[in-house]
Amino acid sequence: RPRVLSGIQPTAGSFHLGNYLGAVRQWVALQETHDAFYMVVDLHAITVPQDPKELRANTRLAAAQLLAAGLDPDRCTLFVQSHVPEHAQLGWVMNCLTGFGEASRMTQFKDKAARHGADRASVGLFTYPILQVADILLYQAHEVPVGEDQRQHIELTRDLAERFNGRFGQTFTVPNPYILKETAKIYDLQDPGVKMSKSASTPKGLINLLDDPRTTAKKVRSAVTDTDTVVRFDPEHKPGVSNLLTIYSTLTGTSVAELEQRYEGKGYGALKTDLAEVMVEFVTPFRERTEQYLGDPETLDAVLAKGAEKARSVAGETLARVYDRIGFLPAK
Ligand code: AQP
Repeated sequence: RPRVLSGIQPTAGSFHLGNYLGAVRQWVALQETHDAFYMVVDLHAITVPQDPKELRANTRLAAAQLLAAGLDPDRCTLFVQSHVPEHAQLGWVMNCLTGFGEASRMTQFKDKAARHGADRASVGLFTYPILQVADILLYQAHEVPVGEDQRQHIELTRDLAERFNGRFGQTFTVPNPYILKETAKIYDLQDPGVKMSKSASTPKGLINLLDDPRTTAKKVRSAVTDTDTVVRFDPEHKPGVSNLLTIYSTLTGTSVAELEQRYEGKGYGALKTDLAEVMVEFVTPFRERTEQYLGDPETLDAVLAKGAEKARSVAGETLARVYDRIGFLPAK
């Protein structure tokens, strides 16, 4: 089976709809066809300041949400990044292989640094894409299911894998991004020109999966559309409506064309009311399942321990090969 690897940050507490539709939903599907490794990336989380207690709680919460979304520990390997020290170890090696200028071109860093204030941004935030390179290469992943915002980081991963292979001999699988066109970028409900994001969106434009379902319904009903009334998928001229159609279509498995037909002549109100209901039906059981998993931290921790063990066996093998290739003296 081909292998997939991906991760999600435990920073925000609740996952948002962009995380789910852009990434996690694909993770669930891919565990059926791939040898799948998924992790909660706590090392990435500390690139910006974190409260220790919250970080610990949010790490469990992220794992609980992944299980609630449908990850099955018998079908995939689910673990916490810091439980596998090889990530930091290979991260260092990859740092030494990356040009400063190359790292400086990562647009996500530029965006985030601008948000935090360029001088206050940590060096960790700067090198975080390189840690991500290590995350992926450790598992020899063939594909990396992510949202569009991660495409540049996967490109960097490919470049560094090829560079290492070229310099030291074939060591790493060169991975491909796995980005579904339809859901690659879910947009802010209040500002459909920008991606839905925990740090950039206004509270009304961000759908948190663990919000009270009534709040979620309200956010959908007050989503920004346009002054026209025709329900048509046209991201360029009708970004708000198109975003709603994407969300609706993905959550229900109904094609966009069918939805256009269903809402012909009915206006945006009907579309929003129905989508609000679809959303409530989705988030209500998701919240319940998340609470169930959280209510049994011992089982949750056992799942993560088993995942870490499996992950370490794969990651350790890759790291040992890398250390050998670059000429580190083996420890006796
Ligand atoms: N709006 C989105 N549309 C599609 N995919 C998205 N992803 C994030 N936002 C969207 C994908 O979710 C996965 C996990 O990303 P992350 O760990 O970076 O999660 P996050 O930090 O919560 O994402 P944000 O909200 O985008 O964070 P900030 O605001 O800090 O930048 C990834 O595969 C990502 O592509």
